[in-house]
Amino acid sequence: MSTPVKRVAAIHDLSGFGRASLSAIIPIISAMGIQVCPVPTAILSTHTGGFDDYKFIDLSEHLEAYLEHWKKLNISFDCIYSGFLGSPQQIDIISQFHQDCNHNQPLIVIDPVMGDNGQLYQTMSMEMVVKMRSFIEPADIITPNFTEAAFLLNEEYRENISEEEAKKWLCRLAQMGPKTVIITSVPDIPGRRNTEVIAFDSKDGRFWKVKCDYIPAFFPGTGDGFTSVIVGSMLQGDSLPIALDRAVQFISMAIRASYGYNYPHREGVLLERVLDNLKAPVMVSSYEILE
Ligand code: PXL
Repeated sequence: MSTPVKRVAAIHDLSGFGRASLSAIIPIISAMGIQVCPVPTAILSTHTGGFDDYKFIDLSEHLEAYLEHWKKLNISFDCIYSGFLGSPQQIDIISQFHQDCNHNQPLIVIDPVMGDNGQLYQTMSMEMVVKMRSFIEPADIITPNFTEAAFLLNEEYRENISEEEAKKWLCRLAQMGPKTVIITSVPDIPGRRNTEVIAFDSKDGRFWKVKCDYIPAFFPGTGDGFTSVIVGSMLQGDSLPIALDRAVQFISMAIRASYGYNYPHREGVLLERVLDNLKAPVMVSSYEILE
């Protein structure tokens, strides 16, 4: 039975303060007209980027029963979107959930949230990295940032990468199973501080790139916002390059809307000021195809 609006199971932590994970994902995907059903993997008083002494409640022991109840209710999902996990053990439970939902053929989106700027987040371990490498196998789309891509591929983190090498990274990640690979925060031309988003669709063999403006500020949670727009856009029927454009434009706008104010960046981008823009179609497109 089809649902009046599309429905996403969103498997992430709930961080109470700082506009990351579910606190960002729910408003963004809802604003795009899609129902979000949260599956909290952990509860934190704040995200871990820039806060100390946060309260961390790992919900691993409750995850199976939570999803088991949904299975009994026979809830169908158009998309299963996972991100920050509370422990490596959660991977087996979510893999089982993917299989249980298989008959509805949901879009499986995995954001392998593990680290940034060359380092793992405080609650992450190499065990998570190793398990993540097989977890991504059934995904339709994965969205690692440059750091997470390096960890998945067991590559040294670096400040620069040539276009040829970046394309190889995309192909190697696709060989691990995911049909579409999107890498964010890829360093652009050496010596410049710009970044770009690059993507590979293994179904048609095409590579895409969208350049991102450089703004000298780091706001936690922007990766969650980026992938949320990709999810909303793909479920609305956009092509991959248009989804990339919409996600880059939304995050750039959110950073610009925030940067002019003087407040602690660890509080995240001012989503509340820009959410309405998600209703507008893409007016100017800037994606490029990589030959
Ligand atoms: O935005 C990724 C993320 C998600 N959840 C938690 C985090 C982070 C990044 O720091 O700390 C708890």
